[in-house]
Amino acid sequence: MIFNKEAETMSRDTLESLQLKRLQDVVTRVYNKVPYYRAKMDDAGVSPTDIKTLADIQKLPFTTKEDLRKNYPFGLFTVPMDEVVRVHASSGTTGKPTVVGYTKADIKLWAELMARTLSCGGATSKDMIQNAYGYGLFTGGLGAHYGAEALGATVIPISGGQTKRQITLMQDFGSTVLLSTPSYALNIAEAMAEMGVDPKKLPLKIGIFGAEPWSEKMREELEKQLDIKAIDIYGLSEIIGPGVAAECIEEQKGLHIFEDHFLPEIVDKDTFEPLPVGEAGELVFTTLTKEAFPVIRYRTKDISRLIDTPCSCGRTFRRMPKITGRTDDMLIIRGVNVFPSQIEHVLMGVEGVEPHYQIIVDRKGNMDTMEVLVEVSENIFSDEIKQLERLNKTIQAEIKDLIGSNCKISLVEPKTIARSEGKAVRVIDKRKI
Ligand code: DLL
Repeated sequence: MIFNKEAETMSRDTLESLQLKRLQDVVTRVYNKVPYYRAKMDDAGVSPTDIKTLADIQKLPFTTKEDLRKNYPFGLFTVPMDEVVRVHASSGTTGKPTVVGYTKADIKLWAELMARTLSCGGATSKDMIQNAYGYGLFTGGLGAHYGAEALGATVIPISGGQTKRQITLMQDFGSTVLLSTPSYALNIAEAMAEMGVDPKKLPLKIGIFGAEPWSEKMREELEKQLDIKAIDIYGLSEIIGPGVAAECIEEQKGLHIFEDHFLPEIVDKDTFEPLPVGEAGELVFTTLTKEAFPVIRYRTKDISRLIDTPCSCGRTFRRMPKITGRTDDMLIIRGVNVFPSQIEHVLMGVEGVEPHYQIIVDRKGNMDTMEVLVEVSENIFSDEIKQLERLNKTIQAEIKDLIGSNCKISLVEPKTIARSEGKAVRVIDKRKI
């Protein structure tokens, strides 16, 4: 079902004139209200009246995480604090967190966008939605919560963690939809197997997963292990939280971007020059309607591309394929660019390997080195050494195919790699320590 049919099936012409009007409004607003934006635009020699077409967005300066840090915590808000009804923050790995704020209207919009997202993934008002995204400063929990309520479904606000309890409630309450990170869903599936719970006997039918990269192979694994359809959803705190783009259950191929509220661009990841539709690069978003914390041309560091072919679900919004990685997660191993998701794809195609892994990156001289820790299944682990050596060689060869050189593979015992309750830590980067 399409939650907001009028908005989600607009013609491109109608959408583009709406986007232009909204873009002009938001640019004028930040110019008048936020000294930092005004100074940046003045420096770039651009004023709000220069935005006459959508393409004129390219005249505006980008906003980066660094800009948000410089204005920590509330410097980029465009409304007085008494109109801000909620703040969230993303932890980030270095420095201060990024703080974002919402007015009442922003919260209402966010709930609608999350209702659209859940609906896109196949959920309806009849569903029992188990929300295992973390509640708190992270946008996942509360963002999805309000969306599930706006949809009219029943929401179980369990948050992340307490894995056994998740499964008990799932059985007792008859959850039909699970919301969590894909890595936590895998953790739940593993615990289910240990508890002897057969997912085929549960009413669970859909998993709506996001907040971290996950490969197509991981999707297959989750669909098989939990006997569900697994849907990918995308968002980031700086833009609104979850509710920026969502896959439809009809196709499960690319995530529809809610373009009436967020204007996407793809730019070259090194030169930041805009790229045509279809080419891969860094995703950039401008929020068109947010009140408390609008952002202009925010560089997400996420890599994707835009797809403008029609979709059988009827939504007219452009899609973006699953995010393959982030520019700052990209490893350069002997000159070859590699994303952790590509390693995941390789590992999960190898028989006897469990979907739990960790990549350790280091630097020797000016060369990046990579070691991959891979969990193997119980029966393989108890096999002879020869068998393990053979498996190690197979993985080595597959990864060499991908990156063109050897890297160290360490097979580890079942259950030795930490399980996640939120975003999984896939890469340990010793270069930054
Ligand atoms: O992770 C918002 C969210 C919550 C999205 C729940 C989906 C579901 P942040 O903590 O600010 O916000 O992290 C945003 O996570 O820039 C991406 O790098 C990554 N990310 C989010 N969704 C996906 C996805 C939330 N579906 C950062 N695939 C983003 C790949 C994703 N990466």
